[in-house]
Amino acid sequence: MAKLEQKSAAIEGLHTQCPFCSVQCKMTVKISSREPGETKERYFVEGAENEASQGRVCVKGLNAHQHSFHSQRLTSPLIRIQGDLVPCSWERAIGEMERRFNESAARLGRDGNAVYGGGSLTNETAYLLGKFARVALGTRYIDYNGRFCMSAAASAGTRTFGMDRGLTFRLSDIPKAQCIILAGTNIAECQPTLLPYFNQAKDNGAKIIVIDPRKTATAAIADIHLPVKPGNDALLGDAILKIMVGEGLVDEKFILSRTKGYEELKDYLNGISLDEAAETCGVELQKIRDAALCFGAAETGMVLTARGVEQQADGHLAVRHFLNLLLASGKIGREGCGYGAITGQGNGQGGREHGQKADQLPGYRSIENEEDRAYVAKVWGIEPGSLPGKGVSAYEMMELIGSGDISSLFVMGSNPVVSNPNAGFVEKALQKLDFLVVADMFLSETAKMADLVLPVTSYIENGGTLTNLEGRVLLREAQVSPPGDARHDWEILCAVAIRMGKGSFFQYSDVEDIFNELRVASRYGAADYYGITYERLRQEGGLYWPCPSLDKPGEGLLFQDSFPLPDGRAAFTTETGEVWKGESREYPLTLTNGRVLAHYLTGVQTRRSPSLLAREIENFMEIHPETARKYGVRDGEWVEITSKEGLFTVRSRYKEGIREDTVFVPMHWGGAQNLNRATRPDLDPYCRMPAFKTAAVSVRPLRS
Ligand SMILES: Nc1nc2c(c(=O)[nH]1)N[C@H]1C(S)=C(S)[C@@H](COP(=O)(O)OP(=O)(O)OC[C@H]3O[C@@H](n4cnc5c(=O)[nH]c(N)nc54)[C@H](O)[C@@H]3O)O[C@H]1N2
Ligand SMILES: Nc1nc2c(c(=O)[nH]1)N[C@H]1C(S)=C(S)[C@@H](COP(=O)(O)OP(=O)(O)OC[C@H]3O[C@@H](n4cnc5c(=O)[nH]c(N)nc54)[C@H](O)[C@@H]3O)O[C@H]1N2
Ligand code: SF4
Ligand SMILES: [Mo]
Repeated sequence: MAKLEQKSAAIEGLHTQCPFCSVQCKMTVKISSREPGETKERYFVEGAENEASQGRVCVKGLNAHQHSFHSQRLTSPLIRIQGDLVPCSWERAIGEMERRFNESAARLGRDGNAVYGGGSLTNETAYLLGKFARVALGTRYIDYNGRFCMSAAASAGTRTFGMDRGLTFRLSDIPKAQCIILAGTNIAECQPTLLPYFNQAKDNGAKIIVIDPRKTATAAIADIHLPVKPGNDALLGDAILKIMVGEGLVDEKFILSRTKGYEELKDYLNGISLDEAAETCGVELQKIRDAALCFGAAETGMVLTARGVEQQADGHLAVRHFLNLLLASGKIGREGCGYGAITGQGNGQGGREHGQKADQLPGYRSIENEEDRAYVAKVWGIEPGSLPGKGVSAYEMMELIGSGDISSLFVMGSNPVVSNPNAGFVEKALQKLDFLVVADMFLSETAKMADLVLPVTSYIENGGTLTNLEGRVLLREAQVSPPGDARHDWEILCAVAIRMGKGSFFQYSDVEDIFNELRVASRYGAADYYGITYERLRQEGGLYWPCPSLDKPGEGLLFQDSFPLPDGRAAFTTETGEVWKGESREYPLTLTNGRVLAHYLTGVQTRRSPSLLAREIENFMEIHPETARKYGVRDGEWVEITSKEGLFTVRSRYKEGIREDTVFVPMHWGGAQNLNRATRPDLDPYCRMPAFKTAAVSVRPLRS
């Protein structure tokens, strides 16, 4: 096991960055002196000064080292022999990958192989994974867990503004906003170290509007809470805007000079009845009016969305309807204003810029654009014609695996059998694979199904850059050597590529070498990292992209003069998608879901942290006491939740602050407690985001 003493500066501590959410708090892991008779090290963590979290860390960051130093870390490759996973050498593991990938390609063509990445991977690994799929395997099929996370907001930003960067402003601008709409985001539990920015805004007189079917810890700081019925955000946004327009609380000058499509938007709003909208959204009209007057009248303001709005069958459009109201009130491109899609994973931002997405090449380039293909092909030293075309989204890859069109899958940095919608189907599909290889630190639920498991390094061991939710690129330096035979993700990719005869395209001496290639590959693209170097990151701390120049800082506040679209104007929309009505006699409740403070995603890491596990040891369902009485559910008892896709089992927990037509379940558990057994695989037509946040379910107590 990696020990802190490996670093001579043990006393001074390990300077690192939290492996979890998108704030990327900087921290120092320290060791306390051992008491007499103590055999184990005791670690403690201190926040380190940085511009994003300003030295704060949350409970997950404080305990992240516990999983990294955990005894269940994988320390050698594991290969399946006669049903069991047994240790093997790297030589054998790499050879097995070469053989199996070639077999799949021989049988099904090169698209018989697929790659599935993740937003926890560093920029360097994410970049290399995209290159590995297209150059070493030559497959079109690569996608990643960010499809479930950022795709709706990313596509909405791209269509509306011409660019997708999580925040269009700096975190330090938040206290300058006079009204902030937080829609479907639970910052208090999901990005806790950012909460002080909002409290500061409040101290400066700002009003906060929270839109969430539950009264969350975030709603606790709200001046107005709109408890929307899940899946109805677009219409709620329309109702707010209609009232703003009616009251003259729009910015005609901004609309005229910076946007397009406003006349159509006004016609569209004319067709909306406020009473009906309030009824459909399940929110009192007076509260909607209060929110509209508050946001419309404020001199400055922001709209922030996260997965509550975005993980919907109409996620892309729901975001755009909120952007309508932001643009109509001219609240973007100046201080105290802007849009924020609150990015989720540690490198959720960088991970969506450099090519692990089905339709993307590095620098946010398009794999379908001839110029983009030619540029990246030149950087990679290949013929543009040899670059595969666009693949399909993450869940659609699962469908192709289910139908036998893909027979080998390489997973790096995800636990798809837990995190995909309709998880029962996904489990069956993965069982059909000829070859499943998973690179992970632990035997996750997906790794347990694999034919080959590759042990990888953790955040303290693996260096590289990550881009936080603001678009700020940060360097995380490796601090200790890997446990046992664990290897860096990027080393594994290079070793397999070399074995597959593509070594000349994968010659890197270290991770900085990969970054230098990424800089060139991203140059002139929307996400231009060319001006960012390790040297600068060491000296200057983080740097925002776009950063095209070696001697200038990147851009913090975007869209000050124009939008990066051909005509320079941001686009309103009047398109509409699914409005969730959902419930039926058989399935009378809406199941929505999300996160709790102590756990992270599918919980593979946080459940191996005793301090975090102790806070929540099993999965649960929040249910309104009235609803619970109606269905005969007692507080704290086990219940079965069933949808037409499947069922799972959790403990009930009464919660006054949740809508009576809705139940809420966290996403951090697999197996029988995995709520994704009951989520539906309906995909947003614009971005292929699954409709995670709405499923029609029934609830029944489990009593002997
Ligand atoms: N503690 C913790 N922090 C995390 C993570 C974690 O797993 N644990 N994960 C990270 C990642 S990858 C991500 S993507 C982010 C996610 O961050 P968030 O999106 O903030 O997290 P969620 O809990 O999924 O959803 C936010 C809120 O949406 C509400 N909601 C549900 N349905 C609807 C709806 O139809 N409309 C509206 N308006 N709201 C709705 C839920 O009640 C919930 O409070 O968090 C990051 N931070
Ligand atoms: N119902 C429902 N489902 C959801 C969501 C929801 O809100 N509701 N949210 C969705 C969202 S936003 C997300 S982001 C996904 C996330 O879902 P997953 O992609 O499954 O995310 P994790 O649980 O973080 O899985 C990451 C795995 O990679 C490993 N890992 C961590 N770091 C590294 C690394 O550097 N290298 C390698 N090789 N492995 C590493 C971890 O040990 C873990 O096993 O879930 C989605 N699924
Ligand atoms: S989980 Fe997020 S907020 Fe908490 S310490 Fe880690 S990066 Fe910071
Ligand atoms: Mo996410």
